[in-house]
Amino acid sequence: MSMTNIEVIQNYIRACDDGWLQGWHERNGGNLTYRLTTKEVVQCRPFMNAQAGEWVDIGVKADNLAGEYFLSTGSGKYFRNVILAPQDNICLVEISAQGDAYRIVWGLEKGGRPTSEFPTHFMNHSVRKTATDGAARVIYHAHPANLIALTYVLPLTSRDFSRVLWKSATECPVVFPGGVGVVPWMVPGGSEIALATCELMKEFEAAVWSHHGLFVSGNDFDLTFGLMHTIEKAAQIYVLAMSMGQGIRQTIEDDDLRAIARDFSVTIREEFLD
Ligand code: 2HA
Ligand code: ZN
Repeated sequence: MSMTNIEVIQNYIRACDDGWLQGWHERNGGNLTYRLTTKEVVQCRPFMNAQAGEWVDIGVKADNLAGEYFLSTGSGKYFRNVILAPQDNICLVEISAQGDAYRIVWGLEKGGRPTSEFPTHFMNHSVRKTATDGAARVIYHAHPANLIALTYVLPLTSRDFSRVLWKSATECPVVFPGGVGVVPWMVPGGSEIALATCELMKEFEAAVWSHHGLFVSGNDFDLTFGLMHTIEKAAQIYVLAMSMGQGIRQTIEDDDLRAIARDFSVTIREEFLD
């Protein structure tokens, strides 16, 4: 028995590999973090390092994440390599009692630190934990090509993106009735993109990073990965339809979206409908 046999670690590794297999993680692109349950921390504890790493200042503070444990991909590490050598490419970190620092308690055995987007993930975990009464545990960032392509041709507004994606596949208004937020182009890894994303994640489960990728949150790996997958597939359908050159001849109308929402008992963001 070792850390990598534990179910939650296995599920985390699978999520990374599934993203790689989708083609969303060229080179070191993307990052995944997961907030462990108390039970999972107990399961992992026997396999944590005898000597924890040094405390490292996160640069931001979240009172509601004090003492929590997170799995994170490593900065500069490749999703491709997670399944081959998880102990060298991911880590488990403990958050300080002040909610402002982390220390590595397992993983990244050849050195390294959590993802460059860790402060962004951390702040967004804090926002989503509050927004969902503690249910949200996963934050996932990937570089899905069709969605990124749309950021070159659609107006960069949450309304425009939500409408195009909802109308590109009938499941979309059911899977993300709240729509998607859109962040303008910003330097990745910095506090500006972290704050802009946090503002959107108070209301949305997904934020498009213009000319960069997609940032999503969910309660478990299936839901979070499924959200990324559904949004990217909708973007792909729109790209395919537009690529046929004649434009959109017929689509799902606004009242059709309302009908789906009614029958599936979800609340669609009415302000985005005509
Ligand atoms: O981790 O995707 O946004 C590499 C990135 C940064
Ligand atoms: Zn990225």
